[in-house]
Amino acid sequence: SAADAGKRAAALAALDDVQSGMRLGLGTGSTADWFVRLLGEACGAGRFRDVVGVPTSLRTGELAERSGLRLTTLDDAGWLDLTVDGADEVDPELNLIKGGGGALLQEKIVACASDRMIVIADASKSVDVLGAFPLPVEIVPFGWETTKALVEAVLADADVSGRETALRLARDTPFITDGGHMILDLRLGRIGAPRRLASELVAIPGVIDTGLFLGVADAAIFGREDGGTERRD
Ligand code: DER
Repeated sequence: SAADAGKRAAALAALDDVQSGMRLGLGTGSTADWFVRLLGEACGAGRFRDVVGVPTSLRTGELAERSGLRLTTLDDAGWLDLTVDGADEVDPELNLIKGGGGALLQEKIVACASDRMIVIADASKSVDVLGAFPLPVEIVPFGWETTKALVEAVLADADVSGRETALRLARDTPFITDGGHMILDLRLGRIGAPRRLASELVAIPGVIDTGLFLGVADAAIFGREDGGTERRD
């Protein structure tokens, strides 16, 4: 598909930021999957030596192993040189909405334990204002309906154009993250004040984190269906 060609093009371009000996954070999602597969091929072909990866999800860890990559844990790596990950939306300041794939907490932990974080995405992910994509909020299962009510109370006063919240389901039961948590998806339409919204949401005890990645990404590579890419630093 056109989006798939763009995702592959962005992932391929991100290999130019990899150097031998790097400790890499490996993102989650279909674009990050392209990066893992292409990185595995590049390592197998001898383009890079002594690269080790820290996966941001069980899904990525399994694909990375199948791709022949050497893996370690974040604690054993200590600190990472570079994380390459996808995003659901990227705004002009490189603020992101992530979490469509349900790995936002581990993705944010890994991205924030890296010297640099580069987003790879097909061109459709570039937006002027965040919010058209539902904002994932990771919550603990204990008292989740009370947490949901507190989230809705925050939204009542927030600078957003929509306030619908929904528990993410997998088939007919709540989606459970690798970390054992649940996700609320907030259909906000547009987010007028992302920093204020993020800080008010994470102040709720049952909220663990949100899919707002503010000031985290250092660069974004957008891939087009014709195989071309555009880089934004
Ligand atoms: O869940 C995530 O954060 C993913 O990175 C997601 O935001 C992007 O997934 P995609 O590359 O499959 O569009």
